[in-house]
Amino acid sequence: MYGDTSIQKPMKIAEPTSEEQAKLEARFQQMVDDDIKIEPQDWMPDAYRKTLVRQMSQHAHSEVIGMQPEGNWLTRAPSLRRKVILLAKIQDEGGHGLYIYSAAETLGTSREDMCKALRDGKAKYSSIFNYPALTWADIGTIGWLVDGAAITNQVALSKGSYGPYCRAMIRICKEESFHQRQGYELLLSLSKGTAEQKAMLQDSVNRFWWPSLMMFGPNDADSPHSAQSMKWKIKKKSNDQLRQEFIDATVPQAEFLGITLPDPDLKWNEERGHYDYGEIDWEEFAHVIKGNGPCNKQRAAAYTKAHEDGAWVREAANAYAAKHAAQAAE
Ligand code: FAQ
Repeated sequence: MYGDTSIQKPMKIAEPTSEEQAKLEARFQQMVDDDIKIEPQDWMPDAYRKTLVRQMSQHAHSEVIGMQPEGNWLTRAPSLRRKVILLAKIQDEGGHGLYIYSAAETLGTSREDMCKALRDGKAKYSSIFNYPALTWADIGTIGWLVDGAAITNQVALSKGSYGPYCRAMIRICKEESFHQRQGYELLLSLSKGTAEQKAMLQDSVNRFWWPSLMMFGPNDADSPHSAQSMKWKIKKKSNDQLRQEFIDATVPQAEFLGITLPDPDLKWNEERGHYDYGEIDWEEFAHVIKGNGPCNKQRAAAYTKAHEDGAWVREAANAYAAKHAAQAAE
């Protein structure tokens, strides 16, 4: 029925013996090692399925909650051109959420269950969206740094082991690339503007730099899921590897904008061939993911209100689908 997002659960079959289980697991791991994509109908360990549902639902929720900080600026965009670009970007983010929910549904969970977990505060979304977009420059910075960090991660995810997730990532990365460029282009305009515009740009980057680095998650040594997810190729690169890649790509872009990054320890290390950088404030990260960041409560309240306000649409869609089903059955 339209609007009824419940889906068929995987068929229950007799439990394999421990010997059969070991064989299934070995065959599964061999497929992963050989870079053969795992598809929904393939046998997979329960923990693999569970890890994917956790990560993919968190990812989809991030896309959806991520519309809020930017949506806040739609009515205040400084020109029609900027408004149209921002509107298109926000719509893309909503679409990304939907592709990823659909990909996650192939694992036997329903979008309704995943969204309910978010409303109930049981599911996470990216820490970054608990920071406010205070100025127009933040819209450019979100595109440049937040989408930039997201792409760095997602390009690696697109080469992972689970077919539906990887395929969703390919399209999403193309769109995120447009988002990153529109953000950078916005900041480039500010960088050539008045003293106030330049100051607004610098202030925005000062506020978003560290939270953007936190998007990659805890250091590898403190990341409970990394080792197993890397073995299963759900993650192709570790949190620290991706963070370093992002920093190395971003520092020259900051230099081109004529701004500084708020890290006195940030400097090129000739020997490593990478930028060294300072210690992330992991206490702040923990505080934000526990629900105590600057905007956690506001984001959750807006999400729940949108769900409640949309009840009549779901009811109408279901009534419409029921009417058509009844007509078809006549
Ligand atoms: N925020 O062991 P790990 C976007 C949690 S999309 C909140 O390292 P894992 C587009 C983690 O869930 C951005 N929680 O975990 C856009 C786990 O908690 P749990 C979103 C975080 O999964 C742009 C615990 O910490 N992208 O921005 C964060 O192996 C602009 C331990 O961590 C994705 O979600 C965090 N930053 O690695 C939209 C990509 N980091 O579940 C609008 C997919 C860690 O045990 C505007 N996800 N945690 O309770 C991933 O790649 C991975 O899940 C990581 C974390 C890398 C985020």
